Amino acid sequence: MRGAPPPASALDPTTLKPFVDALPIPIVAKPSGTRTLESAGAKPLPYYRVEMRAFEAKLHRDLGPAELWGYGGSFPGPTFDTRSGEGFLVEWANSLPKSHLLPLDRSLHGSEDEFPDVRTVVHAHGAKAPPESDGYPEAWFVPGDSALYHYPNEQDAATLWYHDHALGITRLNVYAGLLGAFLVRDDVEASLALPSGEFEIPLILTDRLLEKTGRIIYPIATPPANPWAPEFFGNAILVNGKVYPRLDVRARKYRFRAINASNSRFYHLMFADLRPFQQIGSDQGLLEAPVTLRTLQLAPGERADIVVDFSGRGGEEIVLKNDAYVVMQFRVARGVENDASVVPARLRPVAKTAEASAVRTRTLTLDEFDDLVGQPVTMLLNQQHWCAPITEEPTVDDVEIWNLVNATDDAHPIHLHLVRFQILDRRRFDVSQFLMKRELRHTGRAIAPEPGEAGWKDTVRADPGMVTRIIVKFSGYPGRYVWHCHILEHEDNEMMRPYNVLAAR
Ligand SMILES: [Cu+2]
Repeated sequence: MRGAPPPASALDPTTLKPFVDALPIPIVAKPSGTRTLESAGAKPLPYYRVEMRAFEAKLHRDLGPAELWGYGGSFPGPTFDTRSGEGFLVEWANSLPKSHLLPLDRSLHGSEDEFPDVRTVVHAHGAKAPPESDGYPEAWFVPGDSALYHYPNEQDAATLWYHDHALGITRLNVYAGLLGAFLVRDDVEASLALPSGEFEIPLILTDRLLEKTGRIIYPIATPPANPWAPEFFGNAILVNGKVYPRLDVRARKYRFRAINASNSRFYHLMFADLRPFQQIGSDQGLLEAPVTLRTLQLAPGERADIVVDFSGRGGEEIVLKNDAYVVMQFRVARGVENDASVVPARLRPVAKTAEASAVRTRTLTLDEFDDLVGQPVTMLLNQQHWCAPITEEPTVDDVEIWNLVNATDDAHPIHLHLVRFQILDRRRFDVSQFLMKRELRHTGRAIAPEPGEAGWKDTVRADPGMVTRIIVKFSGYPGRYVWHCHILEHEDNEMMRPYNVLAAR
């Protein structure tokens, strides 16, 4: 590993007293009036203004304050709680300092010496937004500037999230705290009587490397002039910005919107007693039917909508873990609740996109290039750098199948902006034959997606040694978007490509 070991100043998180902090619940963003935007039509739309600011916050009761960056001066930022079909405008304002909180690597694309230290651009992950409001990585703006974005919200109810996407420094901006939840609701969801109001809570998962002082640090690989590390893992897992938080719950059902907002970490979440829970939604909305799980896997960028039933558990303290690591605790109040919420057996139809409807199949490789001692130096998509000419140009409303051929040793969560898609299957192939001859020979049978990922997705785990096939309808808006690995260290070092959606002929 090219990354340096944690420094001597790193905190031993097992020395922290767990469950002393209440789980923070981000405030809900409120519009400050209405405005019109020419490209969004004549109708005045709700207008929000969100300022990115530096601030200090304690990540645990017994730690000193950490310097952070956040939307609205909080980490996570305010939650957008929105309705499908009701568009709105957000002015994203950069009021950050002029020098970066974390060490830059000036050798990365878009991060070279001629570019300012602090650059931001906001992407609403999973939003079907016009290209000029999608947060193109080169559409960044500097402290003192802002950008007015239009979210038409012409999409189904789903758990989205928003975060920074500036070219070459996304990993650092998100790590500093620039992220938040973005919920879209609709009538189908409202008709279901799922747990709501105070019984519906986002769980935004991030990991951070904490010093004993309570500050966050981002490890610097060697040589220091070129500090990019191929992945990042912190010594503490935070939920909604706190280490080891506690949520006091009542003995009834709760709906949790789990969002993996971590740079590189994949989660395997489970209750300590392995009690089951239900997954009702994936990245892009409700599943056809609830899925009963004991472990929830979430790759960076992925979301899961889950329901946990605490009824009959009054007085219990229930720990949520990630593998062996304690994440948080639910403390269930005594007493019997009158819980009118339900998880129906059918949630919403998810029509399968027929393979026969695809007009094109693209085979796209995930590649890793190592140095002489086997350390990864660059990851690419289809052997192309960010700045190479655009090669993926679907036409609006076309259906395409993308075969993601992962010839690397790691799983990469691949995210396409603008669109939702379905996973067709994953299939093992002969990696060495592929690397030598660029010939694809399958060595296993096609494996269907897991039940929790069988609905609408916008981020898919491309497992190592597998061809992962997705089927995508490019509905939305013509223009330039990106597709990329959502391991932010990879995305910042060439594992991202622009793509064009062409207007209908
Ligand atoms: Cu990757």
